[in-house]
Amino acid sequence: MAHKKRPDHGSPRKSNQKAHSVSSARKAGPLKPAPRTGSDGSGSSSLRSYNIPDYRLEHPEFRIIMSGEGANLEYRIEGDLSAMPPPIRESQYLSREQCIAIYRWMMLNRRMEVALENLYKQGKVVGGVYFGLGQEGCSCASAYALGPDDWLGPMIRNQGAMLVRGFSARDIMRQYMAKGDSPTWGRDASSHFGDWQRRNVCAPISMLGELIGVMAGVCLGARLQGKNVAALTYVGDGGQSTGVTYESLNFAAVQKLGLVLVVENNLWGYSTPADMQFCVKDLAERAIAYGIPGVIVDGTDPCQVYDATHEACERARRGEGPTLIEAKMMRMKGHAIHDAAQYVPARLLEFWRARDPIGRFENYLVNVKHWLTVKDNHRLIEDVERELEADREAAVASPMPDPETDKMQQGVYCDPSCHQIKPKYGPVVAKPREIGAAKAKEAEAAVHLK
Ligand SMILES: Cc1ncc(C[n+]2csc(CCOP(=O)(O)OP(=O)(O)O)c2C)c(N)n1
Ligand SMILES: [Mg+2]
Repeated sequence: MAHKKRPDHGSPRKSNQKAHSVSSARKAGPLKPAPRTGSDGSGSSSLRSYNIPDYRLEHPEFRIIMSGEGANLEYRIEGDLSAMPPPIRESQYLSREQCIAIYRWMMLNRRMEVALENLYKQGKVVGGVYFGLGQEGCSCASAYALGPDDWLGPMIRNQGAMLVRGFSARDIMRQYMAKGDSPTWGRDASSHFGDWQRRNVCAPISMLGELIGVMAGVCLGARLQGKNVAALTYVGDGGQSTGVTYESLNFAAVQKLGLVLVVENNLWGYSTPADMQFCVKDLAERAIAYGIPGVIVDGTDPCQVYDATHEACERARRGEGPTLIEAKMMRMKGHAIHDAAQYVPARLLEFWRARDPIGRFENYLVNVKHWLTVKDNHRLIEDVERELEADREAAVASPMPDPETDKMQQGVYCDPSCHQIKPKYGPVVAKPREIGAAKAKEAEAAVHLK
């Protein structure tokens, strides 16, 4: 990448600097900009432009248009989809070993989801199955950037991130089958589980955007204990439109909390194309409104995803506040296993199939960098398959929850006897503000509305 230290993306740039296509001039209405009357008396224009770095090596220009009505309703593509896929962009930070490790996580992620699909078809899964097909590079490389004290808040497409953070495929399969020894002991299904005690993972929240506030809260809690941590979470191109996304990210921005928000722009929210969901060209532009850095990456390129997340995490740990990373990619399957996604134009799938993150990364490691021989690559894949098969067998053999013993150990609601809640990083160092007795009474009166 072209830079080591990022500029202050969120702040206005001088007009002679080259900027991404974001400018208040772009949608200029009849209003004429007023001349600037600042103390420098320069009278320079009040038009401002902002910097949103875009690390992609290609910039596909197409739109998804809805046409027809009723039974004839369909989505069409307008634009050029004929370009060859771009190469992988060299990472500024990742070593050979780290690239191979991420590649292995991606392979495990993909093959585990194939195994889950088969378990579903065998009638062994309780509920649905969600897939991250085509998004493995984003999930795995972003989670790989977290340090031991950082936190992860995955969503349904981030099973790869959960693997990287220390859950096994066995845990995930047991959970999907609601087994008694699954991470939630059969209380919940799909990828709805976390581990705040050992792995610093908050469970996904179905209500889109809600996890962002929780992760901001994690950062605030850590800060009260004297530590700045990075808390990585995700929201989709659909979910980012929710009100709570704005509230939570704005709160994190104002408090300079170490939130790292990856907006997974996979072009679809259920059957709604991104072009019918928002009007901005790039979702990273939204960062400008929060006053925080925003960056665009190719979500199918693990090196770009890692570098952007790594820099955002470093910023977070320095106490400099949140970052918004837009990862552009494509949801290569339906919303979940029940959705055949017939509404997705075939040309679009073809275009993104050629940009498959695993195929391209494999080619990069084997043929471009020569970091993996063909033989080593086969060995790695066989090893992943072996691990998965052992995990699948163990998960299938696991017992279902036993209702009788379950009555003794409900494990649904927390009570003082089940575990001790204590600060993770040390005693709370932030002191409550000193206020006199009279003021305290006043404040109380204001809080308890009378
Ligand atoms: C607040 C809220 N509204 C609606 C839903 C129902 N819902 C679940 S997933 C989904 C689509 C999400 O699309 P997107 O955010 O783009 O994520 P993707 O599934 O593409 O990863 C919707 C509408 C929900 N869970 N929460
Ligand atoms: Mg989406």
